[in-house]
Amino acid sequence: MESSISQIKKDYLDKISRAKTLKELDDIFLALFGKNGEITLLPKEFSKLTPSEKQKIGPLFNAVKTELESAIEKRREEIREVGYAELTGEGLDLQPVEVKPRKGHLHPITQFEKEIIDLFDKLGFQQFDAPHVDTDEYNFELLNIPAEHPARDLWDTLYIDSKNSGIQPGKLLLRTHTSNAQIRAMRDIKTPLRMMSLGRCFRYEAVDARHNHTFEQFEIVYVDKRVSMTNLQYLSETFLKAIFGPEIKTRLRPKYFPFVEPGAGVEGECVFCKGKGCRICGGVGWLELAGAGMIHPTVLQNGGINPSEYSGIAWGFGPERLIMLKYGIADLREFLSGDLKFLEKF
Ligand code: FA5
Repeated sequence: MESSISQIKKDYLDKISRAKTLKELDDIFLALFGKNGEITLLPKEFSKLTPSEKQKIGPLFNAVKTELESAIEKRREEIREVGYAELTGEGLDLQPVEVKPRKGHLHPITQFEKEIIDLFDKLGFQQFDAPHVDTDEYNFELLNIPAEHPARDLWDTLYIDSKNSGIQPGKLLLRTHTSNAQIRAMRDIKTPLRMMSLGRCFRYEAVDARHNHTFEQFEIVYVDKRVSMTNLQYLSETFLKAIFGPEIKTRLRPKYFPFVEPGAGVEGECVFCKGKGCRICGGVGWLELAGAGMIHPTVLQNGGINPSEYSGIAWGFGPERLIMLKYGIADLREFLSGDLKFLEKF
């Protein structure tokens, strides 16, 4: 009996010291102290012992039992400490694990806008910012579109509650075009003026493949002595050829905007039907890319520029329409859809 108790002690102290997980320790505990565990079963043999043997074996059994219990408890603590150290980074295996990062990229509109900025930067046009939430004055009135003028119907405007803003009710709005930068730029930069202003615009639109309620525009304004429609034609062509290549077919059509005279629509041939007319171009064979024209003398005056000394040209381009044409995208609502299948094509 004495030797088997010593053997149990020797074997299990060895197993306990080699245990690496709490699960292994639980198994050892059960093997010793479970219903049929080796320590549990031992006292059943005591009845066969003589009284003097019992006197010797009893204390030995108790001592070994206690020693094994404490050895298990001690090892449990050690394993817990190692586990904690691993969790907190101490003793952590820092071998590099191959995790392939997902590559993101700039949104196609942002990529395209960077291209446009570079191009106009080289032509000497400086960047100019104008607010998205603006007043009726900058978005309309100073651009020769007085209140109640029928031309206001050209822009389906989203007005903003102006309570607490100190602005008259009905005079605060989400800008409908980047033309709200024109007067500010004239007043801030002075002549000669070459500026571009780029950013979001908002309209209460009936959305379709060519119209969204939230879209981008960029405004180009060039004011100097003797600037004419020839400059407008030349710059339009230079810009569109740089973006689409020398093959692009473009045209200028007379178009009315109250802040230019004469006014023009800059159009590119529809890439989907090659000018034949389809659903995307609305059956006309051309996509309108920009509104443009010679800046109206009243607008120059409102911007603090003498119209008898200076003249100017301005454009308002829609980058989404340009990208549609460049990459053959059939519906510009895709740009704001957040659909990765679409965005990952760029
Ligand atoms: C304007 O907004 C004028 N401010 C442009 C201008 C500037 C004229 C300077 C003269 C001088 P228009 O509403 O046509 O014009 O819009 C200009 C361009 O913005 C359009 O040709 C088109 O490319 C784009 N655009 C207009 N509305 C939307 C829309 N709802 N969704 C996407 N693009 C649009």
